[in-house]
Amino acid sequence: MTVECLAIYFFLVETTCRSGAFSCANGHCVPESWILDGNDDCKDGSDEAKIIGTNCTMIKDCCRCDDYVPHSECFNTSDSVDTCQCLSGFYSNALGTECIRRIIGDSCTSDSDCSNGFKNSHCKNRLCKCDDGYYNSEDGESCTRRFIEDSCSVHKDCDSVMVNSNCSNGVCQCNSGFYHTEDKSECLLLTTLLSFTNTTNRMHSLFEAYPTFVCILF
Ligand SMILES: [Ca+2]
Repeated sequence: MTVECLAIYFFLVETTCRSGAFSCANGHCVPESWILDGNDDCKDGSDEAKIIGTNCTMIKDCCRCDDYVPHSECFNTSDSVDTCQCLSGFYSNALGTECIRRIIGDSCTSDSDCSNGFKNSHCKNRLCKCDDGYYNSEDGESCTRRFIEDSCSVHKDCDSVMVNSNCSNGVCQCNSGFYHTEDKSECLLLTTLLSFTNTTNRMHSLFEAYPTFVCILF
């Protein structure tokens, strides 16, 4: 093929297909009725490439939505048309070519939009937030549970995950008369706490934490 012929060839394949025809990514033209019919007519997959929002058929074995866009699925939408949609917990990018996992601060319409993307979260004022008792991780992609001595702002930051606790001076503390377990995950009465600490090592830890009470008791 001469240089002139090559130029004409590339001009032809890059020309937009006539009305009623689909322009394949490789420059070929196929009838629009062949789009998403389950056959790779373009030979590059572009006439079968599904993006978020394109029609799909739930019973069709080939060409599943997630073959093209990970974390997507064929859903029966409200207008009775099956379309590729991102799974709950994910949202589509502007091009519809990617489903992105929601993180803290992303938009949402239901609690599952957030909680299916990351645990211990919910949708409030159309934004994903951590549940009470949990705080944003440094990367903003997960919610971390509070423990005794973790920072807090209000009582529910602490008592929603640890009964008999409160927020005092900016940190979670046990209520008066209650003492935290060794892992600082619970606040218990001293008698209850002692029933869980019957080994030498745990008694030693308890003594370090509450020497006065242990001495009084024994
Ligand atoms: Ca096709």
